[in-house]
Amino acid sequence: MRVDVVSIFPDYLSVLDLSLVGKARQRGLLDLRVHDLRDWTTDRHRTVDDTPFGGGAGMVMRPDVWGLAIDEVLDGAAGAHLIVPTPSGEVFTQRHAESLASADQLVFACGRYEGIDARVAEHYRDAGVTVHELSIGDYVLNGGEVASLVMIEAVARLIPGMVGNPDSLVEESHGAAGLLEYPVYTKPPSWADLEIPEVLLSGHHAKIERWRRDRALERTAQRRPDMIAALPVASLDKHDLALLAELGWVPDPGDDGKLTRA
Ligand code: 6GU
Repeated sequence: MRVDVVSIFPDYLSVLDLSLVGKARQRGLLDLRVHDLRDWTTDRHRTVDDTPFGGGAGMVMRPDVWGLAIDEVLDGAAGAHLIVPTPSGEVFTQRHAESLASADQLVFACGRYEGIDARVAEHYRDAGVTVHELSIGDYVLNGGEVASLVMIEAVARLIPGMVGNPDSLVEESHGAAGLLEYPVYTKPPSWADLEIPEVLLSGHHAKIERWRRDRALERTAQRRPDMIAALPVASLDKHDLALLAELGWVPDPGDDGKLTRA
């Protein structure tokens, strides 16, 4: 996969030399290129922004500079996705990561200030590029760089051959089960007066699996009721439904195939 990141702070992206993403680059699984937006400016001051039409606070990034940059980094032959990180975007989820992991090229356009002139996203959509305006959550950052790092790491670890043991991708939080992950434990068996739950030492695989699913359901109900409300009732067994009933969740009487609070 090819990934291009365009930013006025390319050094911000230097952490991509480290860890899993760095290894993927060394192994040739990821062709990652970071660019300085100012390389596409044409004036003496290397200007990338200007005041907003209609007035108001702050500065807006110029579409002409962005257009030159994106035209040059887009690989015309590839199935390219243009990603514009913005707090006003759709919220980035594991589903986006999974879908982006099979793209030929991702181009991240990192805005600063009040954002990028809205015609940039519109122009590339009109030109047939798949454009995603994405937020990483409900808070405001100073620019798209950190958000791009988050999305690149989430996507890169899904590229085939990236993670040592692909099984570790199966049960993790925000996977297909729609539940948070169960709590995990390792040695020593006794620490700070805290013991390991007995069942995990029993060697009884069916009981361990049931215990883990119960803890995942409890944890999800406690921390992410929105995820419980999104579970298809058809994906739950008798035991799941009994536990969820104790936690105050019952199949919707209108029978929409989902759960609701009792
Ligand atoms: Cl993608 N950009 C900025 N500037 N702030 C954010 C964000 C993105 N996602 C959440 N907050």
